[in-house]
Amino acid sequence: MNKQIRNIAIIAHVDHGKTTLVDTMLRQSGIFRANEAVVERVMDSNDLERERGITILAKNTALFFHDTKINIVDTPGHSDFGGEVERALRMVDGVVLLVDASEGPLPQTRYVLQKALAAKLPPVVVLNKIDRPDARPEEVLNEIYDLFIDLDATEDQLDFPIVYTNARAGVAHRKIGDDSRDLLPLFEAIVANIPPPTGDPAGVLQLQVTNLDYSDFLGRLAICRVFNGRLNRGEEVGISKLDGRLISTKITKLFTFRGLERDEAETVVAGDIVAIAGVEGIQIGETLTSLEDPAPLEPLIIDEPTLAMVFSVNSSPLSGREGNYVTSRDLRDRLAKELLTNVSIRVEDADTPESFRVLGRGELQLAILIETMRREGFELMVGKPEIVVRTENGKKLEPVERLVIDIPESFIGIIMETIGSRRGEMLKMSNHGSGRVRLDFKIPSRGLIGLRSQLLTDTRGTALIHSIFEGWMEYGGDMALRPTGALVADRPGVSTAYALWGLQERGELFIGPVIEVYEGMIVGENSREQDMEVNVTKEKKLTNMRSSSADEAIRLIPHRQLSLEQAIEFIADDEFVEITPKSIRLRKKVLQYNKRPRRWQEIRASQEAAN
Ligand SMILES: Nc1nc2c(ncn2[C@@H]2O[C@H](COP(=O)(O)OP(=O)(O)OP(=O)(O)O)[C@@H](O)[C@H]2O)c(=O)[nH]1
Ligand SMILES: [Mg+2]
Repeated sequence: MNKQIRNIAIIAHVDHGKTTLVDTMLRQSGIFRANEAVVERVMDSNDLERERGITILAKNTALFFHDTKINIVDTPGHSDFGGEVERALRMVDGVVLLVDASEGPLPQTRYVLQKALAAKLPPVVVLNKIDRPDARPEEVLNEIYDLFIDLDATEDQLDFPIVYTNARAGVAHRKIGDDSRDLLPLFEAIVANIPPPTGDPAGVLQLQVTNLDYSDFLGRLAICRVFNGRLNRGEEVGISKLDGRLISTKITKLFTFRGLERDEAETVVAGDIVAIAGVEGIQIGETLTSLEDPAPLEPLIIDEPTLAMVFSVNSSPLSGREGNYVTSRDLRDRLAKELLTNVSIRVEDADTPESFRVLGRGELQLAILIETMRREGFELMVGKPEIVVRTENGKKLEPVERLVIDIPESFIGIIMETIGSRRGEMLKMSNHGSGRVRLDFKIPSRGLIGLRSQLLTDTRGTALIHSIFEGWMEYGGDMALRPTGALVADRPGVSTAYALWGLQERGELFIGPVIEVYEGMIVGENSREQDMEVNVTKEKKLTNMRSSSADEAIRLIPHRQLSLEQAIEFIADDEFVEITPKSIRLRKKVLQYNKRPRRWQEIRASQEAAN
């Protein structure tokens, strides 16, 4: 039973190829039967991950290389899911830092490397996608050295091994162009450079829960790193709870990882990563330890959330028609359940019993939660995302991000203007000679809300935008809000092509014909800065002759169907997004026109008119 073990996390910026690399590693280690059809990016197993092509949750797998078991944690690269990376790093003894050989290090590369260096985890550096025609591995390697130095890496840490890969084809090279045909150089680099786990199999039992998973057959699974001692099936052990209590539990089911499977185990020993089923109420960060001689481990410390959104019960006139879970109790229970597995989210009570303030790392993270909930049958409304501010030594602070934008040179002017209006400050401009430039900014997180869609419009979809939380700075005062008003339905009814046709010159419509609307529902974006009340239910006056043929002749400009994220980015302070399993609607917070407070734009417009 004296198996050799290596525990690694694969970390990188989004889309640099982590999950693809895990695929080919699993294939080549003989995890899959010959000819077994395996989907691409097999670790991206949940629906939203597959649909979006991104990893959202960190996941464990394991494979054997000769006699060595390699436990691998595949982590998400998108910055909003940084909490997943932070806890993955607790499980491992080293990291594979993957960098796209063409894109080079990007903000999330910096973030994950910083975390890995702080945890003193030795890296194996992998330059991936060397098959890309625009790959520039030598330059990128220099950028990686610069990044290490910038992050105050020690001499030791700078002495990292380098492997060049084409993850898709499953080939790794020690030197570019050598005749390797498989991932052997990568496996060897991992085994040679990542230290085996420390920990004493004869010591006091210490397992820490670093993740929770769910299986239809087994129920809740706690994923744990065994730091010390050995644990046997059937054993009675203590759980040191986060609040300091020690409660006893019996271990009925114990598993180790192998590929996509879990193998039942009789005994697990220090160094391994394991799953435990059947322990009620166990939470992330808790320690399983000896009952007689408890030795709890430090809880996980995760970066604080930077963005908040109010989630509330759907109070629209159309509420309850499409969802099964619509009450504040449903909402409260669901959010409480989310807290158990989602370490980087917090939930606070908001100012009414019908609403909750949900705090997270970014718009995408919260949008994924909302999307998951609507698929489960929830209806809810959410308000405009706001930045979390904090006060330190009497000073109001707000989060700042590092923003990297990659664009064709011709767009530099417009980008500088947009970012400037959001208080961004340029740190660096680099030109790779390919006609594209990379601009590095520091920008208050507030300035990022809604930025992505604007930049994509500004640059006709060509901008690559990456951002990452960097720290806190003194609060900079108000920032310009959405410059346009909304087209707001002035009465309930069903939209008609005739009415929409008359309105489409006023701005951009969000709905098409034959859509049920209510008073206060937003049906489009006004091209002016005020809100405008509109009647979208107007029917064409019928003459004696049937005029349906005339109606058919109406040609509507296709309306803009907002996705959940676009809707969240669009709304202003006095608006909500209403979400049901079937619909995404936008509305004013106050539905009735005569009760609705005026928006700042209208106030300003009327002041200007008076002068
Ligand atoms: N040309 C080329 N494409 C690759 C290579 N490795 C991965 N890709 C492609 O890059 C894209 C992203 O790959 P993923 O494996 O999902 O990237 P990831 O790092 O797991 O992404 P996140 O988990 O969302 O951060 C996919 O379309 C892959 O097919 C490679 O070596 N060469
Ligand atoms: Mg992935």
